[in-house]
Amino acid sequence: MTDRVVVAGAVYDRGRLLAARRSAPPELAGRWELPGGKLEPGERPEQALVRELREELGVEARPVERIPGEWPLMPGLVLQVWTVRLLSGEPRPLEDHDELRWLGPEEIHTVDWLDQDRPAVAEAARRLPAP
Ligand code: 523
Repeated sequence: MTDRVVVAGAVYDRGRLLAARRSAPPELAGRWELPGGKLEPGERPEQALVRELREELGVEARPVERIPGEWPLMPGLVLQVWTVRLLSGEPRPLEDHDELRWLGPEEIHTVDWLDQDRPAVAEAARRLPAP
């Protein structure tokens, strides 16, 4: 069986990376993630990411580049990550999150990232564009 894909975005704006604190489920609540979600049937990953960022944060965004790699979540679920440029809107925690934070290069490790997001966050931090 092929794994189901969860897409997440390393959203950049003015040299900072967006971190989102999960409000659910209880075992993940309070931990920080790169925002995103599961692909719906027939969706391509980039489409799913644009949809998820619109639903969860109320922004329009453009996937730029896939961060190489794929990280296992629970059995049957893998995480893929894209760098994302914010096109319009100021992110707000509309769904699934109770706090958002923009992190500069020195602040990336100041939040408690989900374990499974950490390798992608490290790659995202290396690619952080200049302000
Ligand atoms: N992760 C994860 N990291 C990460 C995301 C976006 C998701 O580890 N950056 C995990 C958390 C969940 C699973 O992937 O176990 C699905 O993510 P979720 O709940 O954000 O996906 P949705 O929004 O598509 O979920 P439904 O509410 O079930 O549709």
